[in-house]
Amino acid sequence: MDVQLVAGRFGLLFGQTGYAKRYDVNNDNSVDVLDIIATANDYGWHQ
Ligand SMILES: [Ca+2]
Repeated sequence: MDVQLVAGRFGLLFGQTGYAKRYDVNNDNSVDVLDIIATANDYGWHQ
């Protein structure tokens, strides 16, 4: 998954327009920095 796709949905909560489970990597019903980090780690993209 593209980090930018997740980052573009930053702050969305379950039920809000634009929220999708596939962007909520850790399944805590919000798209936040943890999901961005998890996505980045999936890519092996470490800073
Ligand atoms: Ca999440």
